Amino acid sequence: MSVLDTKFVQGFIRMCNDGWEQGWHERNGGNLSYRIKDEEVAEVKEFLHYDNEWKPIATKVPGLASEYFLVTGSGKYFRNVIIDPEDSICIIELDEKGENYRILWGLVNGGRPTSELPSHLMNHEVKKGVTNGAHRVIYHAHTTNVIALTFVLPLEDKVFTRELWEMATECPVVFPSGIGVVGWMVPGGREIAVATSALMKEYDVAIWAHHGMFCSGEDFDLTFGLMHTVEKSAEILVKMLSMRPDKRQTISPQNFRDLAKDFKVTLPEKFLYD
Ligand code: 2HA
Ligand code: ZN
Repeated sequence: MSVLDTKFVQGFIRMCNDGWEQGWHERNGGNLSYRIKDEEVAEVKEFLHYDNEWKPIATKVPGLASEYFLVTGSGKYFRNVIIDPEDSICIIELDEKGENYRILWGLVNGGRPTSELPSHLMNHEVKKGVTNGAHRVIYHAHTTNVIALTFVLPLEDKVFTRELWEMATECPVVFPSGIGVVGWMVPGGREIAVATSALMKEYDVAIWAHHGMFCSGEDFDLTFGLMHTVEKSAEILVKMLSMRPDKRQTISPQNFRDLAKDFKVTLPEKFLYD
């Protein structure tokens, strides 16, 4: 038995590799974090080292005090996670104030958790609260088609949500609360983390203009599936705009209302404008 034999670590590694194979993780692009369950911490406890120093998170997440996370390393390549997980990823623990972290396992050749740790943890804190602890995965990827759209669509939640809902009938069922958009900001710090986590109160998806996307979900399948669905819808929109920017026909607001009724989802009326 080792840390690498556990189901949650294997699921994490597989998700990193799936993202790499989609082409969303050039070089060291993107990052992934998982809020580890108590019973999973117990499974790996004998392999954890509690002698590393505490380091500041650069933000405060009191709602996550003393929690454990599995996260990708700063500067590490998603491409390499499956080959050498112990070099690429780490388990961290937060202190009892939610202000500092320490590395308990992994990053055996040195390094630190993802440069987007403030955004990951602030998103986790919001999502833990609004989902009663159900959401555990935060995923950031450089999804090509979504990024392309941030150069041509207005950077508004209502535009991105509606356009991406219209591109595939499953979309409003997969992300019924919609999509939030953050205008261009410097990545890697507290400011973009505050802006992104504010959107996560309402949405499971946030787009960073000219950069990529953040998705939140309960487990690896749902969160990867969400990223994949939004990006595929963006790919269809890019193709459609390339063929003829004016739609000849589409899914109407009333179609969405009918869909919502049958599939038992609530679609906010603010996205069903004419
Ligand atoms: O390089 O994706 O946003 C990692 C990133 C930063
Ligand atoms: Zn990025």
